[in-house]
Amino acid sequence: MSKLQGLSFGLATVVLVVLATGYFMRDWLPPLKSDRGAIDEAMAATLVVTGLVFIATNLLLAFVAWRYEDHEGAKAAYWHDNTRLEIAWTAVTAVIMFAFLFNALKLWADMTSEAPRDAVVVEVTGQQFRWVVRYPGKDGAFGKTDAAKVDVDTENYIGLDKSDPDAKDDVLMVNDVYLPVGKPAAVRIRSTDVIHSFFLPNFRVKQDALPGMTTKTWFIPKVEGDYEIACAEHCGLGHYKMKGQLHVLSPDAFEAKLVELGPAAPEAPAGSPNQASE
Ligand SMILES: [Cu+2]
Repeated sequence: MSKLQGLSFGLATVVLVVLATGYFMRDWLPPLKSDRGAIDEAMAATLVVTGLVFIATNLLLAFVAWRYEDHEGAKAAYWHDNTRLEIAWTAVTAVIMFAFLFNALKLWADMTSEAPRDAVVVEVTGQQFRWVVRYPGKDGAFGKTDAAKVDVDTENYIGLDKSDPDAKDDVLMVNDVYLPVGKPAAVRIRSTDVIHSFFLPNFRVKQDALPGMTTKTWFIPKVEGDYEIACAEHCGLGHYKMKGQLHVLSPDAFEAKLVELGPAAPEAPAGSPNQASE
């Protein structure tokens, strides 16, 4: 390879990568609609730092290819390790990685911290292949669920124990989540079968739904509108259609919506006298 070829090859790589990155970054994230801007900042910082290192490394590579090109009578230089150099690049890399790590741990701690007291609580249960959404109703308490009571035919997707008094006013729906704008939303995430992942791209919310445990996260929706809910964990053949909608409403519209959707159809409590039938 000639000197010029080596140099042009290195430079072309850098230019192509920078152009392609700029092109894909125009809309690589859907518009942010929550209070989680710090996640976007962390991603941008990571991209800028790793991007600069990438560009510097390639420019150095191009320079070395150009400067030390083979020629008549050239002798290859050879040396074995360089302790100072190795310590230096390990330490510098470690410092940068730790900065990212501590920032990420702080973000994670915020997202998984206890939700504010005035948060609207909603439960989302992943199930092949739907999101079952539940609000606790006026009593603020979710009714008990029991895996043995799960019955898709009667649409008791989460196995709600209808004899539990707390279950009486639970509001249930499938694939639609309603939240008031500007108020913290605390989400309880569960699964009845395999691992799913509750993903709200516009809100920078992505949390696995694990069978046998309840995971929690909270955020504040900032802009009214309808947004996509996706499943971000390949959970089976119907994964692609495991889609829902998050509707962010004004606080008044939200209250009205919950009343409209009403509690789950009540069932006669166990032991109560049978209704007369003719
Ligand atoms: Cu899924």
